[in-house]
Amino acid sequence: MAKREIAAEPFNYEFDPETTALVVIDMQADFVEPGGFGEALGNDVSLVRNSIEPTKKLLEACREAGMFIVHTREGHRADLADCPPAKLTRGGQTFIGTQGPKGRILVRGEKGHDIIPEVYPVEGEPVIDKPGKGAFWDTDLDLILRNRNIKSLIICGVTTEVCVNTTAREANDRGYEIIVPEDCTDSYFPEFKTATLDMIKAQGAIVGWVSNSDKIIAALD
Ligand code: TIU
Repeated sequence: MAKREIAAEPFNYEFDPETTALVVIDMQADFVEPGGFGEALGNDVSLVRNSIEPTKKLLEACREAGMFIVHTREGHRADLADCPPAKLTRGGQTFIGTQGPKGRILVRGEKGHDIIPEVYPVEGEPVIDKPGKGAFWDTDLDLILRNRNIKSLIICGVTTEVCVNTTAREANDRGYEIIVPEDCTDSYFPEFKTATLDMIKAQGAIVGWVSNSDKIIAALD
């Protein structure tokens, strides 16, 4: 496939779909549906649901274009052996591993840990189980991307300032170019979403580029 150009900020982004992966971060019931980790932390999960439809649309377009697609899930082993004590209990409160309406919170294999049906992975799309915020830390994501000669990442998912931002920065430091479609990511704090996207694209794309699903899909047509 030839090089394509996405209308983006702070300037247009040139990419080759063959060396670009779509990375969908943590679109799990635990973050975007009631009764999960996000809600246990005191958040209104309705605030992160606007990104579901645009992400679905972009995911389908990337599948059609034959691009490499990776999904991530944040969560832990059932025995919580991989959950650092500093993450497990904050300010005297523990939610991870406790029983909720969708099973044990943020535990692999539980209903709440699973990816929501709207953007569910299909055969051939690796799912990375990560114990932290960043999708590179303590996972084989970098190896998987390098084996596919991936150079650029389109990063979607939740939440913008936590797992998307951490992953974008980890990727940038590892030499990947990153672009975030602003309608395919959401935060429980709209002002944090705005600030995160502003920080990514500031200073001549210090971390990466910001665009939207329609512009990326237009570039794939
Ligand atoms: N709490 C919050 O905003 N996010 C997380 O804990 N994890 C992800 O962003 N996936």
